[in-house]
Amino acid sequence: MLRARFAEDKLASLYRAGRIVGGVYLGRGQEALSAAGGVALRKGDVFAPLIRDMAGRLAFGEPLIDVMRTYLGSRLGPMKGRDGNIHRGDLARGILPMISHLGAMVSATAGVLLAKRMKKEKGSVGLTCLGDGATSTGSFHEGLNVAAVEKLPLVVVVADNAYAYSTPKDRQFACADLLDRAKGYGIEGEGVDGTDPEACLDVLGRAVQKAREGSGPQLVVGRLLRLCGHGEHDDGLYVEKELKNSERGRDCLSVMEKMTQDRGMGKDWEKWKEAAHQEVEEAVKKASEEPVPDPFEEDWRATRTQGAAEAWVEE
Ligand SMILES: Cc1ncc(C[n+]2csc(CCOP(=O)(O)OP(=O)(O)O)c2C)c(N)n1
Ligand SMILES: [Mg+2]
Repeated sequence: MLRARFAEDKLASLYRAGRIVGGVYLGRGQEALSAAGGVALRKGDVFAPLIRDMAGRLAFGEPLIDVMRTYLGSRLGPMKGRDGNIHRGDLARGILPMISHLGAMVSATAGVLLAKRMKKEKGSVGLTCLGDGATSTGSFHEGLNVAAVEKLPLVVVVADNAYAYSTPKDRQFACADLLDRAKGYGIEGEGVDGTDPEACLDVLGRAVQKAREGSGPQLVVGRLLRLCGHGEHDDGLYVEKELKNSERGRDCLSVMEKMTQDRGMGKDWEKWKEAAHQEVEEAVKKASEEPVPDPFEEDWRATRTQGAAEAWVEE
């Protein structure tokens, strides 16, 4: 959570300094839910993050240097400096590159799990994250429906931050609670206070375990707020003050800090903060000194399909 928060604070300031090409979208306030998903998974699992999942990515094992390399366009990064920052992925690590179209990652993750089943690979769980807004798309419905029919080991984590960009929930869907949707698909669901790191660990841990044990898809709905704009170009002024001042608007990092202090771990917290801060600074320095892609030298085929076509022909 700390590494994600500091990394994103740094990215916000680099964006304002004009050092980042394209938009910057942050997960401020959503770190507890996101990190809990990454922690609950293990090596060999599949993680399909969305734009607010820096914490989950880092918890699942994405190296911080790869984050900074992608944002700063280094050719040494996993996307070789050619792709949008939030779309980065690393199939070898089990991280799917993000598709922007909301809901699409449900089908993509379900597809990977189905492929694993067909190859008789057992024991992997797939976890994908999305927002409340994404749950109203056709892709979400189609993906989750097929996953439920096939009883795939899929965990779908909805970060319900009450807004899809500036559209409030009552203009997005008519059900009282997004958890109600689980019943419609015939799957299990559990809600959680997304500002409470311990509760998130507990609920996500349980959901991943159930999926792994064969109980089929699990829906988790975390209630929280994003404590920033939709992207760094947006001030988020449309978010209702009452909501911001409610329990839901708590900063999970402050909750975590208090928890560590109450348990006599205040000094550890300070040490972790210092270490995270230093790690972020070093990664930014390293990535910013690395070369960007050279258009005269590059092979411009999609990074992940390079070699794949040749291998197919040889087969
Ligand atoms: C199918 C589709 N429609 C519209 C968009 C444009 N868009 C990108 S993010 C976003 C809002 C998403 O809201 P939500 O799912 O609640 O996630 P949050 O941004 O709140 O984390 C929209 C409308 C998109 N990417 N895909
Ligand atoms: Mg939302």
